[in-house]
Amino acid sequence: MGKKKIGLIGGGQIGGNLALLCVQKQLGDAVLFDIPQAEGLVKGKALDINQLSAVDGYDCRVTGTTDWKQVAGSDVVIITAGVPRKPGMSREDLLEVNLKIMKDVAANIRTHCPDAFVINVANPLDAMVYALHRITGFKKSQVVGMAGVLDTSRFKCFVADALGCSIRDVEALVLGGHGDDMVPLIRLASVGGVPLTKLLPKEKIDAIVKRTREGGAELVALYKTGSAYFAPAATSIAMAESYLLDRKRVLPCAALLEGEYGIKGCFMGVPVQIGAGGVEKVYELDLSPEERAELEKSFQSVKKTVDSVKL
Ligand code: A3D
Repeated sequence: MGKKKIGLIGGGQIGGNLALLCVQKQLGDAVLFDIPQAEGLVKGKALDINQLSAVDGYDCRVTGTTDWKQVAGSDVVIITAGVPRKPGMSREDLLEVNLKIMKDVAANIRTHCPDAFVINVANPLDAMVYALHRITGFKKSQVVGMAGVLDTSRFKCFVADALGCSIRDVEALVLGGHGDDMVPLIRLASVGGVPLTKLLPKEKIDAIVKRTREGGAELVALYKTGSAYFAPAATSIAMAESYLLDRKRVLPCAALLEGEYGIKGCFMGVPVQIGAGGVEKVYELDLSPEERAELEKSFQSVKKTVDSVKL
């Protein structure tokens, strides 16, 4: 069996880190694709990464290209093609420009990578993955959005820092759209099996929830020229790895809902099982009336953006 092929569409900040992680985790050969104006950038990143392979003896390679034919036949495709936020912008402000890019990218994926498992990262996340699914016409198990793993990872990081404990023992789950009204489930958060509500006062937990919701904006304000990229790359790779290695991890991802959680026809963040079959299962939780109301609010925000997607 040959090595797996991972198509990375967009060779910017996240794309470059994705390529590095593909090699360091020896997941497969990566093809870093971008538009002709960025040919030097992707060829340079590929060469640079390939030259570090000797240090630890990595056998996977990166190719930088502007030719879709080189992406053809990828087992996994991760889309980061698109413009990131600048200070003062909302993710929704990116809709028009990134939808135009998504139309081009999705049509090419349909032609060149019909069997790939496709992970979208471009913002506004839930609307972009909806457009991707509609344009490709792929099965719902084949198309997913990365956001919940990142939002949950941010939440876990803030909890571990507040308690001074190992992040390995923090359990948490953030549901809903990738926006300011995402839903961190406090009731289910725990550390080493102990409920978070027993470990931190309400004000501290509320501050962690707020910081998680504004986690993307915090980085945009610090970087000034773009948005987060190390953590978004790592969390996307966790999803790709679960697919490629059939790990069947249960991760919060934007999946097409067809009645689960009372939602139909929208992609939104819920716990899903990712294995060799792609999105194999959506896990449903019994939510409290308050949690259900918060999820409904998040859904209404996602729906508003999706309704303005003209294909
Ligand atoms: P950036 O470093 O600007 O890279 C984007 C790349 O896409 C650039 O190199 C562009 O040249 C390229 N590109 C533009 N049009 C095309 C096209 N048609 N085909 C191929 N490539 C193209 O951005 P980034 O890597 O920092 O962020 C990429 C996207 O991810 C943005 O939309 C961000 O908003 C989004 N993002 C999402 C999250 C989530 O948690 C969902 C987090 C961080 C960033």
